[in-house]
Amino acid sequence: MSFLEKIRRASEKNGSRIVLALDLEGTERKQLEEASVDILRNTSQHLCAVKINRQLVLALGLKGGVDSIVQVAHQLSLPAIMDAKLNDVGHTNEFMMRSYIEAGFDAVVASPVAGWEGGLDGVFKLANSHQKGVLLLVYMSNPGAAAFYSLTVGNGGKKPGLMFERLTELAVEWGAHGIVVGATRPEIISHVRELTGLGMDIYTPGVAVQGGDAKKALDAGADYLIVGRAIYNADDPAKAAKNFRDIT
Ligand code: NUP
Repeated sequence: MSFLEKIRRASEKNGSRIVLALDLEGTERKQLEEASVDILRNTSQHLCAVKINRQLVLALGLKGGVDSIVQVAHQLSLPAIMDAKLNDVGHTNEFMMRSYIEAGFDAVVASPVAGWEGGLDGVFKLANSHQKGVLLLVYMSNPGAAAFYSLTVGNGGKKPGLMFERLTELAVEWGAHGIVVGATRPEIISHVRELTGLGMDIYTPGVAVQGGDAKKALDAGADYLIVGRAIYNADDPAKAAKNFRDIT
């Protein structure tokens, strides 16, 4: 089953558009893995996917570490997204992509600034031949993101536009399986939604702790909310996940 089918199925089954960002930190390996699995199991019925970041890979390793969390996600019928933010030249991007595929991940996050030829072309090729997804960063959620994503850029012979508009066009052109746009800027989400039409899934991080409003982001046209600290640091993570799910 492809990544897109998996996330849509999980979303329908659990009535949820919440992707849990499982970014727990800790120095004791076993404890960190167990705490991550506990949070995932406790919140799973309110989620449509889990997203793992590089700090968990650094702490646990992929083999015999993060890959067992991916297995738990699959047992819970949830796809797993690797927030790798791939952004290098082709051969190292492809090495990382193959490693994440071997670890069982269903999708990766990549940065479009690496470009196509000798950048992300091989990543898309691997993804498409293994039914995996590539989600591209179009506008990040942090305050400083505007300095890059809102730059005015030339576009061949066409009228200059803004960087994120060009990145959105590239995501469509390259056949991305989704894009990431920060929840902290609902007006950008609406604008991106106008550019893509309904055919592209928008994932939005940055709600709650980073200041984004979940409802505003969804009303602006986001499909999936990525939520981390506001769930796993809550006194009752399952309740927090359910509360976010109920907004969607
Ligand atoms: O623009 C982005 N902003 C962002 O926060 C792109 C991301 N991938 N993220 C990720 O979303 C970030 O790395 C973290 O895993 C999650 C948000 O976490 P939180 O602020 O909900 O705790």
